[in-house]
Amino acid sequence: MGSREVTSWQGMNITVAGLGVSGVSAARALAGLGAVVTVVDAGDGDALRARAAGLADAGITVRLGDAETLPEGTDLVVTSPGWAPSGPLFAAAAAAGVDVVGDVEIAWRLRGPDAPPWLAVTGTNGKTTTTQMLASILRAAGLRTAAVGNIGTPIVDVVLGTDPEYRDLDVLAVELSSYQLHWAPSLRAHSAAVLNLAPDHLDWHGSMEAYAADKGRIYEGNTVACVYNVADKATEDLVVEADVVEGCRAIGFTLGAPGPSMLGVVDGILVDRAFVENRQKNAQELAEVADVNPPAPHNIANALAAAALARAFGVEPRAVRDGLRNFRPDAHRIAHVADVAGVAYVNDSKATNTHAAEASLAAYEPVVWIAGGLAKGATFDGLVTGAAKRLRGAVLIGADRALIREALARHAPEVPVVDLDRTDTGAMLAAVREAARLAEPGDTVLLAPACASMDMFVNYGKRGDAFADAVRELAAGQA
Ligand code: UMA
Repeated sequence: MGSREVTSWQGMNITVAGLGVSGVSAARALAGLGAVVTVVDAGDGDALRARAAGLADAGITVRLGDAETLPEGTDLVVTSPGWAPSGPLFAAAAAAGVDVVGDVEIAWRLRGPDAPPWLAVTGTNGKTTTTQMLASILRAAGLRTAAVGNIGTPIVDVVLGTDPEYRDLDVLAVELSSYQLHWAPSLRAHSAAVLNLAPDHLDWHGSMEAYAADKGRIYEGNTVACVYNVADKATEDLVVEADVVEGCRAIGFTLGAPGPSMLGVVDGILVDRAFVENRQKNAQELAEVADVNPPAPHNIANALAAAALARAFGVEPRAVRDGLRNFRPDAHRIAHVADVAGVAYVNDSKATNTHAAEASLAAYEPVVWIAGGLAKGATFDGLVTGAAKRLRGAVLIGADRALIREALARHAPEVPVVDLDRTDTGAMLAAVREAARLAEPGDTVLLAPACASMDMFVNYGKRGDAFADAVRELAAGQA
């Protein structure tokens, strides 16, 4: 099923797992193609009921409060990415001999014959920023593109061009999570990058090996370039293991001087020794480190990966520079919110795992750390050991805060800790006030939760907004 075949969906009984962003998009698309669609979701609240009512017009049935039993007569299950493969619905599907795929797989199957190629990005951290940088570079090259996927825009909508913004695109910048990759077996990108690999979502995948294997799927069938991180050998190993199209190249990115077939940094300049004539001897200047916004090491790595994918697609060096200059970072990724009484308040709500939190904690000293939320199977010993010397104090919030408290007690017993046992809407303001009490002039109060947000907030964006609001309220109180 390589191109759009409307008739093959006609009358097919499809169960869509999840009434979230991707489930609604997949359900609408498949019903529009003639499938008989039932959406199932474990939840059953007012918001879900309202969403379900919105699908009734399209002839879609919604079953709330039961995500375990497979609806009678199901021919195919299309799952939302967040559903762990070990769940009972999938066991029931396996027992009934019914295939399970994700919405990204459906998007891949539904794309038309002249569909734009996909430049795909994954990694434990930096994938949203890199995807946005890539889209910015592609736009600077005069190409029509959209940043889609895990970033928040369901790819099915983009592929079907439900919004005019997504029609007649030249190329897609696609952010893919390990979840989405797990459920997308036939996806074949033009080129793809794995930025880094550190333990995350292990409760979902079952093990680090399974997590890495799902990330590695992004390289399968690449035609032009597999982009890896020279400093993270695990990413290069995934390239070696991938089955790619003959002639597809492995391209490294490094913060040091690049070897042949790499992009890297020389004397403050981002240079390309991969997509140039005679790469043994020549290098092409792409941009200056100062063009990267912000020019922190992890972000320069993101810029190099984005540049590598753009260059693999034939983009000129000048567009790489212009695209990086035009790029504005995410408001929740190491964003300075305000200075209050000589203390800087920084929002890194996007740090939803220990690896990301480690990178931002390393940038500040002394720091009052606000952390906690859903740990997703992570442990915090390494993170706390590395940060212990920089910590002025810690304020812990959320469901799994005890795990961080215990790690602090083990590795940084001298650091004062405030354990906030509340999840109401005022909890973040309370956390910020406690952090302000611990901080001294010259310190940084850093929200870098190292955990997912969904125990207390709709998403990390809302958590970051709550932090920024609380800081502004604190500032107003001091004025
Ligand atoms: N649900 C169940 N049972 C489950 C799990 C979920 O019934 O076991 C239901 C929930 O009640 C909810 C629905 O399924 O109603 C949610 O499905 P979902 O969690 O897959 O979320 P979506 O709203 O469809 O959003 C997904 C991505 N979410 C996840 O992967 C968790 C979004 O990525 C993505 O933007 C969106 O598709 C569009 O592609 C978010 C994310 O947190 C940003 N991603 C993780 C990350 O970046 O670390 C992977």
